[in-house]
Amino acid sequence: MKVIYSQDVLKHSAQGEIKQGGLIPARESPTRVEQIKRTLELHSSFEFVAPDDAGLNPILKAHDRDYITFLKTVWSRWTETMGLADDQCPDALPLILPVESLNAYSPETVEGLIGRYALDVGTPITADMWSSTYAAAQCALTGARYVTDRSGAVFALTRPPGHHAARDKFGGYCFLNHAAIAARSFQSDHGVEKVAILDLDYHHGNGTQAIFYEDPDVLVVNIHADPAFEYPYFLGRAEETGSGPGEGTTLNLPLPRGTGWRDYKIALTAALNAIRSYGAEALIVSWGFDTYKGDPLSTFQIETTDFARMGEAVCTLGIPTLVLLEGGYATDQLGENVHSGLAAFT
Ligand code: SP5
Ligand code: ZN
Repeated sequence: MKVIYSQDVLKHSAQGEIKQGGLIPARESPTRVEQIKRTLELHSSFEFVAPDDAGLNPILKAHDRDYITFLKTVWSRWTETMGLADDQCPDALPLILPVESLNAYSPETVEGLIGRYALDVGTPITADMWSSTYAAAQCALTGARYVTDRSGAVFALTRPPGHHAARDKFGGYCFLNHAAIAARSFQSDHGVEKVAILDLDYHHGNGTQAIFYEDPDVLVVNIHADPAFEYPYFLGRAEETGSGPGEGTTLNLPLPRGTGWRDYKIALTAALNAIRSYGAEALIVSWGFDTYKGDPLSTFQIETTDFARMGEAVCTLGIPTLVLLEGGYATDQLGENVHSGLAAFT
């Protein structure tokens, strides 16, 4: 199995993240990908391949131009405003967000813009955020190309994650939505009409859902912790089924606290049946390993061996498949969990 990987995805490294009013070590760290790489490299069935650079055009099919300009320039504008050198400057976080009832103006200063484009205050902007998420997008794009060329499965080591990012919003550790970028590329570059995205992260992929909510040509299926009690709180209920021409091509399967493999499997079967009857020609798996029982963000009870069963089930679809990395923060076990999940595809 090909693994698309760039060293640039390791560069983004946050100084910390906010938890209960204090700063804790950033959970979304370069160590995550280092651990996965180290584990997969022990097995000769994985072949590491560098991505090509397809530029910005494929990225602009999933995101607004002004948002991309913001992501590219925010760090230099931030350091300039702070009057500090790169390595002296603290990470950038929003202080105020434009909530619906208090939003009259479009800001021009960098502090205002950070709030304008943020969906939470838990996603630090760093000096290398853009180069990492850009590299991850290129990994996803190269992955999509290999998938169509060879009709097999490919794993793109995308970091930071992507599924919370919307057309013009960053948050949930995400900046570019690599799954959305790959889906658009399947359609415009590889002659695929109908794409399915299966999101297996513990958290609902609100960004991915929003990008394709009115699009009948991309089926978005999410299995996740019920937003009634879990981040991202404001989206991801079962009643959300798409709108306009996209009515019926969004499927949410929210699960209760403490869900283990027994009940997860039932949701997965429903998800796979929906993908089968939709008739997807290509599948993107937004795979977050934060459903793991030992994950610091999770309440689910998925075990390392369950990830192998998950992979086997997805594999039975027999659709050309691009697997992307989303969350997963139990870094010591992350390599083994990913290895277990990918076993069926190799
Ligand atoms: C890609 C991804 O997995 N992003 C997750 C972002 C979650 N950020 C908010 C974390 C809220 C933590 N809630 C506390 C639960 C601890 N039991
Ligand atoms: Zn997650």
